[in-house]
Amino acid sequence: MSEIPAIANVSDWKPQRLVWHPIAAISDPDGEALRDAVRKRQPIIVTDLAADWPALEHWTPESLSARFGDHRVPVYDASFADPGSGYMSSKGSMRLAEFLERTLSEGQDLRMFLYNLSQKIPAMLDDIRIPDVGLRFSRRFVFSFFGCQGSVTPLHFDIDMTDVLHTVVTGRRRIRLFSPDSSQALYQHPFTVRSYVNLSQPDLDEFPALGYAEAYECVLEPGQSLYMPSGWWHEFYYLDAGVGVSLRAPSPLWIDRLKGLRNLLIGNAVDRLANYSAPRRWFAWKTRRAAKIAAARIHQKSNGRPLCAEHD
Ligand SMILES: O=C(O)CCC(=O)C(=O)O
Repeated sequence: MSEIPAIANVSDWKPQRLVWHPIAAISDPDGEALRDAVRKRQPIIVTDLAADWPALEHWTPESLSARFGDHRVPVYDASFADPGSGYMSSKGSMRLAEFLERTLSEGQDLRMFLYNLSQKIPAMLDDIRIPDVGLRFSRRFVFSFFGCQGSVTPLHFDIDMTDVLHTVVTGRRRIRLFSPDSSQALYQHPFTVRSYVNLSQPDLDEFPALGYAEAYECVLEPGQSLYMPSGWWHEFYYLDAGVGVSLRAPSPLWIDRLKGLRNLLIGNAVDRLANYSAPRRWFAWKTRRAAKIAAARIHQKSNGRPLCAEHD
């Protein structure tokens, strides 16, 4: 692997803070603006695309427990975000009714992540609608996400590089998004789709490139949908306990489909193997490598070539 030059002094030009930009939120019941955003590869919030979803009324913890409470579901806790061998591994399983009681009512830090409704509880699909917005949403992969107040789905992008339409059914979420161009500025760990920078207290001394990330932040209310084009980084913070649903569609960009395959077949395989064999050393290597790559991008920036798209 080629060596990437480090730079000694970045203090003259480094940004002083991470700048958060808003995401446009629009009423778009017929999906016309969303079609346009898909063409332009821009994230957008649609406030009323899901207005006719029965889920908005039906998916209370009581009703879900009564209808589907006996299903056994895998659960995750905060260690999901830890580096190393625990990554993506569930903490066990329990009845959905027990999970809902503990998580949504009592506030215990447990989550359901990437829970495939199509395969596990297809009857729940009767409560949602798949919109016609120029994307081929999969009916076989409709994922649900449940969390207690304060839980976090850590910063990542989706490994298969699909386009995602996420609708919040109950509770509010604060969502932070970054463009795919920001991967180096986010110190992406090689062979993974993860970044470990702390977005709540960004440390621009330790992670100077972070100041160049193209950062967006929004709050999604129940009934609102966020469109995330393929490769966009996202972190979800649960302002309230609740559930959301993600519809996924192949990216219209062939290059992203190929990248998705590469991530799944090569990146993921290498990362799993190395995590299994030497988790700590592997994590330390990825951290060092991410820092070197970020430093090289900063170096480019300081030579007058922008790290990512500039804002008005
Ligand atoms: O809702 C969440 O907790 C995370 C959603 C997500 O990561 C996704 O839809 O790709």
